[in-house]
This record gives sequence, C-alpha cells and structure tokens, in this order.
Amino acid sequence: MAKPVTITDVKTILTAPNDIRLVVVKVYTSEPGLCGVGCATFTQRALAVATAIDKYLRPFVMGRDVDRIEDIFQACNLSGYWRSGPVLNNALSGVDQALWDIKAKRAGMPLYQLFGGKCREAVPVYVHASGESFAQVEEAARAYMEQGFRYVRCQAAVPGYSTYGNRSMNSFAALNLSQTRTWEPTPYVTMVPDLFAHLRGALGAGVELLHDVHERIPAIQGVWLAKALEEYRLFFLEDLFAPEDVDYFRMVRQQTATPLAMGELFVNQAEYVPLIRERLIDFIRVHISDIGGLTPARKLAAFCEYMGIRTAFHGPGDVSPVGHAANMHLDLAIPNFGIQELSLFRDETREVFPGCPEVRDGCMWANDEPGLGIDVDERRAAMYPYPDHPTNGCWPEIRGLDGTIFRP
Ligand code: GCO
Ligand code: MG
Repeated sequence: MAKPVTITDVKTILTAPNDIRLVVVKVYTSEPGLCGVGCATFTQRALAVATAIDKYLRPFVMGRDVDRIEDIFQACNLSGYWRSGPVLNNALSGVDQALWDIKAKRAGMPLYQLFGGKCREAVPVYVHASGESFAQVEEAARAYMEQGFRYVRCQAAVPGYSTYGNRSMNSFAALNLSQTRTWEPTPYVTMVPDLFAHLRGALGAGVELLHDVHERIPAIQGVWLAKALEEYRLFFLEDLFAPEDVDYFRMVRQQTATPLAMGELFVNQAEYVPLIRERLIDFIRVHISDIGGLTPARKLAAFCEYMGIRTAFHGPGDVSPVGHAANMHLDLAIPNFGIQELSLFRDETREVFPGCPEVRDGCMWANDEPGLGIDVDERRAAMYPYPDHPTNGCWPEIRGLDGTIFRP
C-alpha cells in the first residue's frame, strides 16, 4: 500500500477585507505543494475560533492520514467530550473543508465531482436589495433584475428604527460601533405586507422575492405575518421564529402555505432534525461552517432530499469566499438544491481569494480547477488586519423603546 499523505501543519488565517472579520484555515500535507483551505468564519467570535484551531485541533490532527475525512471529523468532534456550538463547529469546518479540498486535488477533479457530479450547470443565487423607502427597494431590485438575477431578497427600513437588512445595518464596519439600536416589532410587522404589495405591483409575478425576519418579532406576530404575506407568493420567508421558538412552526404550518426557511443559527443536528422530519419548513438555511463543515452538510442535504425539503445554505458577507466555494460545490451536486444566498464579492475580497467563484447570469459558476478551486493569498490577507475594536466584532445591542433587549 502506498504511504499515506499526512497532515504536516494547520494554519489559521485572520483577515478582514471590507472590514468583515473572516477566519480561514490552511491544511498543509506531506506532499510538497499540496494543501487545502477551509472556512471557519464566526465573525462575532473569530478569535475564539482561532484559539480552538491553534490550541486544540492543530495538535490533534497533526500526522493524520488526509484521506480519512470522516474519521478525522468524528475524532475531532468527540475529542472535546462536550461538542457542537458555533466556536467548535467552525474550527472543525476549517479542517474538514480543507481536507475535502485536498482529496479532490489528489483526485485531480473539482470537488463537485466527488459529490456525484453536476446536477445543474451553475448555482442560482439570491442577492440583497434594501432601502429606506419602498421606492428605493424597488429600484435596487430592478437593478439586480437587469443584471440577470432572478431571486432578490427585499428588506425596507422602518423609519426611526434600526431595521435588519437595510443599508446601514448591512455595513459590518458600522456594526463595530458599540451603540444601542432602537427597535419595535409592530411598525415592522405592519410595514412588510405593504412592502410586498408594492413590489409585486411594481415588479410583476416573474421575479422570486424573499424576506428575512431575522427572528426579531414575538412569535405570534410571526404567525400573523406569514399569513398576511401569502398572497404575494414569496419564494421564502426566513427566520420567522427564533431557534428557541421552533414549536411555533407547527402552528403556522396549519394556517398558511407561505414557504418557510429556517436554520442559519442551528449548530446541532438535534435542532434541525425535528423540523425536517415533520416537514415543518421548506428550506434548510444552515451555515455550513456552523454545523462543522461539508461532512455533516452532505448528510443533512441527503436527509432533506428524502423529506422533500430544499437547501438554501447561508451565504452572507461573513462567510469567506472559501465558504462560498464550499457551498457552491455542494449546491452543484445535490438534487434538492433550492437556492444559494450570495453577498457579492468586492474587489478587495477577490484579491485576497484568488479563484473566487465567478458570478454571472444570476448564478455562481465553478471553475474547473481541482478541489474547491480557490486559495487564500496570505500576503494580501495580511494587508487587511482585523479592525481594532475593544469588543472584537460583538454585535451591538438592539433595544425596544422601554429598554428591553431584542434578538439581533
Ligand atoms: C442572512 C443573515 C445574515 C446574518 C449574519 C450574522 O440571512 O444573510 O441573516 O445577514 O445576520 O450572517 O453574522
Ligand atoms: Mg438570515
């Protein structure tokens, strides 16, 4: 038997192009020049992930056979005894995705080939349109449609409140300011159906529209909102409830056919299995690095396939381009792909990550390089150090008019 190729080093790379704190892992091997990359980004706790990798996973995986991805995943996961959670899962994902990258490079194939080959030519994505007024949201959506995007997430600001998904909230640089933001759910809940009445009227029936509630409202207002939106035929309504309130899915399901997407905050299979088993959601939204990487994500996708649920893997700006490439390779190869979220890559980010997926005709396209087809340029990465801030990327507080804290 040939001598195994082994892990000779694991390096954590911290970089913040466009002020977004990203965590990327590079796994080096005993074969000269052969290494792989993985995404381990948990932007609000990035330094904790780096410690988990450098102090725990690196020494644990050194010298192991790179071919044994499943075994390494299981061993790492159990090595802390207490397992799951976003810090440990992201650390695990960095190593796991890098090992898949390495395996596909060794096979001389793009990773989607190892997953069974293409089910589609490219990966349709949804992009984010937002604005202070309905007219601004419409204008942003139209601009995307003109560029060939067929799926648009639409978020409008509620005047006087810090609304999730509008332009200022989307700026991660702004998120670094430790200032309290004000929020009240009722003005938002009453605004959203009016927004979609406007957008359907203006944009017609052809475009797929999406919306993210971001778990910010009392659950029963969520039930009302899902019903009120039914007539506007959303592609999906996301995070209507918080992970703590998932039992409400049983209630809302009896009352409306608005398609529901859930799961970006899930970090443990015990959280998402019941929703899939009972067919309480239509799209699984997990953030692949937050559940531990491609090894668990493949199993999750297959389970969803058997239950008639489609995928919509999380793809905001705080997934590194390496993570977007990982999403894309899995999206290409699964029959029950639904949609892929994409935060468009800016020039600064593309420079740090050569091989960043190409975006055209409303889709992400894989290059045919072996592996994930992407790398991290360490010299360029070093040009974008993490912004220096005392809370290191913590999210600012959101509070009601009486001072009550709200979910972000
Ligand atoms: C989305 C998400 C993100 C998250 C962010 C948290 O659906 O795109 O809700 O915008 O808020 O990834 O860091
Ligand atoms: Mg979301």
